Amino acid sequence: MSAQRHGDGPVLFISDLHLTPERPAPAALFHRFIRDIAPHAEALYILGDFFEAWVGDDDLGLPFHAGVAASLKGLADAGVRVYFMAGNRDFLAGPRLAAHAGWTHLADPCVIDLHGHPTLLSHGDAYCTDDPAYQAFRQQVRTAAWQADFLAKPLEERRAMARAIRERSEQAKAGKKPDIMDVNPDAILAAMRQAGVTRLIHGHTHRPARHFLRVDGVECERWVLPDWYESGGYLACDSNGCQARTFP
Ligand code: LP5
Ligand code: MN
Repeated sequence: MSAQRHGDGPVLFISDLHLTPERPAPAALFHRFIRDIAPHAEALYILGDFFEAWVGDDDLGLPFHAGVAASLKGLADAGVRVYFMAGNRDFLAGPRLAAHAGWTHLADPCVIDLHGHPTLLSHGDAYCTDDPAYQAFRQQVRTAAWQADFLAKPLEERRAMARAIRERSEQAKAGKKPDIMDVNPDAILAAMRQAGVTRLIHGHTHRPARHFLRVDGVECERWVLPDWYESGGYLACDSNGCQARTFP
């Protein structure tokens, strides 16, 4: 069990905002969420793909990125603990971004104590085991050697590479069956069994839902977080359990 333990106020979970200056709606929703909703929480967990594409912490030079980070820092300074887990879009988020955003970086996956319930958190892409092309790509870009080589390139070159890989990814996805881009049920079972939890919260698939499943005869739940393309959405958990909420 990791050090995170919650017992008092509501704990909020968000993911897949895909924030970029090119898409103003999710950014507006995010700033509204930080102003009106998040301050009432004990903690906020961001489970990946917070940014559309993060090519290195020098990307904080973009005023849009700096503004988003400052917004989170304000929340953290006001006493809401902020945690960040990387997704497949922002796995290069580093310590400088963490300092600017005031968040604690969590490993994927990790277990937290949520009002007495051990809860497994993940971005979710690692459970998409029916998509071997993606898993091979993921394995490559998560190595220290690949990341050091990539981060040594000039910012503009990294941005161009990210654009190119986004295009390749969209082309690849157009040829994939929708089912293989969802999580694999056996991967979910194995992860929950290994972690010894009765609840899993993840994002990535943009298929928001509450799924019920049995793990070794025990009733369990899996919450999938929504993206923020059309409206804002988050999971709010307290000692009575979790609730999916959308706004405005
Ligand atoms: O992101 P999403 O949800 O649309 O699709 C994902 C998978 N795609 C990805 C790629 C990201 O979108 C690109 C992120 C760029 C920002 C990171 C910046 C730093 C890295 C820069 C890299 C050069 O994650 C998609 C899944 C889908 O989720 C559902 O799970 O299917 O996977 C793919 O489409 C991947 C293709 O199947 C395989 C791509 C092969 C590319 C091989 C080139 C490797 C060389 C890299 C160096 C240029
Ligand atoms: Mn993702």
